Amino acid sequence: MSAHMLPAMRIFHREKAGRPIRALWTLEEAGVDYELVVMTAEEAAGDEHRARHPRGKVPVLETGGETVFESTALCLHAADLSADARLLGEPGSTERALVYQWLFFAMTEIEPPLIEAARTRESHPELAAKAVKKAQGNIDAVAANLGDRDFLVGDSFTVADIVMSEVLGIVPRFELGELTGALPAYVERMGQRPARVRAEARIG
Ligand SMILES: N[C@@H](CCC(=O)N[C@@H](CS)C(=O)NCC(=O)O)C(=O)O
Repeated sequence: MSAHMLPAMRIFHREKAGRPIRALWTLEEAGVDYELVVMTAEEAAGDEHRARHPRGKVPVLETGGETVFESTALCLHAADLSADARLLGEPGSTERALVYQWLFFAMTEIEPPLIEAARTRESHPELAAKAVKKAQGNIDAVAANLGDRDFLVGDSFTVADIVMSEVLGIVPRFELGELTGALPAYVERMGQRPARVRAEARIG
């Protein structure tokens, strides 16, 4: 679909929320225009937003008369809109399978234990330590896969690099575990991509 035929894209973000930037960054990489709506915590908890997301969370994308939630779903959709499939690989390709692999690995094997550790470290330090240990083994697996390459899949940037570098960014932000091997430089490099910088400037 050419850019001028796309339905309007509106992203709902809540002040201080960490995940919406993933969707903005992908839209910026894909060269797709979007409107950004920044809500207060009260607005995000209100009925109007609950009609967009059953748990009142962000990010939410409103497009074509529908609302779509889950940050990685938004990233995948935005990647689909990029003109030449460069953010995702061709449908059915091994490259795309590996992109899916790292997206799911980030979202199911790394992010949940990091969030659990952040939530429990004051009240249940032993639970937090277990969660950090689990996340760390998975982070080390990403470091081993990356080695000294620039990107997670093949030799080009994909949406897997967006989601993985954002999830790994939780480690220094909350001082949980350690980014091993080349991961600190990788996360830093991804954060300096012009599309990421533009997304951050918009989100404030
Ligand atoms: N798995 C969801 C998680 C969404 C999520 O938890 N978002 C946070 C902000 S980063 C939120 O809205 N939290 C509000 C709440 O938990 O009530 C995604 O990746 O989109």
